[in-house]
Amino acid sequence: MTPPLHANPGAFGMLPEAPDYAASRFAILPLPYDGTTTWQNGAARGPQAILDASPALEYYDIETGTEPYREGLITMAPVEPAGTPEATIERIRAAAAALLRDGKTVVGLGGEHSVTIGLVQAHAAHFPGLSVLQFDAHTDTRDSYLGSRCNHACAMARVAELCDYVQVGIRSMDVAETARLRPGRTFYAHDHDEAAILAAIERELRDPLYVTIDLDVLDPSEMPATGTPEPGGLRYRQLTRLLAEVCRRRRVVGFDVVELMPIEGFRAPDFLAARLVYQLLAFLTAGGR
Ligand SMILES: [Mn+2]
Repeated sequence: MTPPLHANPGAFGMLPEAPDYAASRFAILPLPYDGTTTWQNGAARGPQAILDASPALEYYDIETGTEPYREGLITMAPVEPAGTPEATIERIRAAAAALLRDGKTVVGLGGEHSVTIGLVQAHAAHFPGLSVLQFDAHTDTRDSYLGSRCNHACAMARVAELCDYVQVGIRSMDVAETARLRPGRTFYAHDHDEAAILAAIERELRDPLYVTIDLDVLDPSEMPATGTPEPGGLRYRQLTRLLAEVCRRRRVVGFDVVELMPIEGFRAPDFLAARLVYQLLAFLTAGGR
């Protein structure tokens, strides 16, 4: 098990008291990896940028009336990349599995989207019947890409081997991926329909549920700091409204926020990512099912 970071700064949020591992419900797991990124890299700096922005968060969440940090929020040491994508994914799986064994809710901070493979492997082993909800501009369902089955473009192909999933916000894919799509489970940004998405989540996914958020699901006007800022994405509020509903209707047992590629000197996207993490913690704190 990686030792927890005890000192602020460096931990998520500028917490009023030192977090206690045993008493923490939520464990932030930084995953600074971008070994298979194709166009622009820099996502390895994403987790630290989120942690650096997080002390600017308020403890109190207006929408839910909660203070999520009171549930216990601890930041773990980063999982450092290994020599190959496969070895890195295995390290991530092992780190997440250890936290799950200790009863933590794991919050993965990416890093490129392939980190989700290790996180979902750990969650699927710990929670039989796990389903996955993916927010992303990209389908990520190539079977292999550039010689690896653990490439970021294959994240959901690996997830699909373990779990049912629904994907939301899609607006970029290869024609070969169209054959892999399952009807009623892929929702495109160009005809975003909240009611249809929620109906599909009810219909296609079971409890427990894991949520993976590739930040490029958001419109680049609000979230420009990704490797592939696809135009025409979701607004922040569209995303959080869906997440609030999902947390009410399903038992969300873990999540990740990935693909932040920080832009030097421009911290708003880093803060958005930190806020999104804390908003999801608030939805989990407010509870539902
Ligand atoms: Mn993506």
